[in-house]
Amino acid sequence: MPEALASGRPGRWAVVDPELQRARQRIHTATRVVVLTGAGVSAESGVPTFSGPEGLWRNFSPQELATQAAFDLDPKLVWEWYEWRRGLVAPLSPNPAHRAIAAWEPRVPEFLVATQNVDGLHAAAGSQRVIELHGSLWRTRCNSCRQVREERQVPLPQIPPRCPCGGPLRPDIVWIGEPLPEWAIQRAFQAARAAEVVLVVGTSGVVYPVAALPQLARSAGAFVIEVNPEETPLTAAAQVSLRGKAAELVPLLLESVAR
Ligand code: BV8
Ligand code: ZN
Repeated sequence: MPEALASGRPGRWAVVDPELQRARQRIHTATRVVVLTGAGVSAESGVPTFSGPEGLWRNFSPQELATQAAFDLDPKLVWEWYEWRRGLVAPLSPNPAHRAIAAWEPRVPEFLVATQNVDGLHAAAGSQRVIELHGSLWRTRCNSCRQVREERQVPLPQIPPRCPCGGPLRPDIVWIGEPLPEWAIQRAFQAARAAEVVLVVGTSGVVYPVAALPQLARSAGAFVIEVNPEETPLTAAAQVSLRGKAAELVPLLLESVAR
């Protein structure tokens, strides 16, 4: 089990912490990298996480809002929840963790951000090679003609929005019980199997199949680094697990490669 590290002031980290140094050495030389992120990487941008005391799942039931059945039953209710989130996230900006990950990318030949987040903040920070494994708040999908469109207007003129073909538009988001896009999960798992370093930031590691990615990478020989204020089910797959917040620790971790 990696030695979990108490969070502390950045200055203390940089000087004495051997685990951080070990992770930084691996990062410095890596040419094949996957960064797996969850809601925690966006927490310091102001995006609510799912778990945690004031998390989304505390106040809203995923079964009532993030499933096709819920949408079929009451598309307006589901859209009201997504419109609330779109309105919340629209004015928010990437934080230093998103920006450090984006600054690292050009220096690494094989680089992929595999995110579970639907907030679009990795792309907003400048990340180019991003797979949104669970979709995006900023796209709609038509249940009739299957057309996927970018939709940034907040608030929408009407909810539920209608497709020009007349069909009902849904958020282009992977709901619970729905399969992830095959190309996306294949690409993410292929990158994980080939990676030298996998950096896992801000995910509770409870939702599959994405939660299987760190262990798969570890078994294939990757050096896995976790950044999270808490221990998670993914901690056991990490050679180094740093206890702290993404906006503080990720820039520190990437200091030598994200100028
Ligand atoms: C699938 C989009 C198969 C929605 C999301 C029974 C019935 C049905 C399915 C299942 C079942 N049992 C298991 C399953 C599979 C299911 C699953 O895993 N369920 C779980 C809940 C048990 N998975 C699925 O349904 C997936 N599909 O399996 O399909 C299939 C195949 C063929 C045909 C049909 C079906 C689809 C899952 C996708 C669900 N969609 N998101 C939306 O956003 O509206 S899930 C959503 O929650 C996220 O995307 C993410 O994946 C997941 C967990 O969220 P996290 O990102 O980890 O965030 P969380 O709040 O939990 O944690 C935050 C972390 O950050 C914490 O650890 C915290 O400590 C840390 N943190 C906090 N602050 C900071 C920080 N870290 C750093 N810095 C900080 N400042
Ligand atoms: Zn349509």
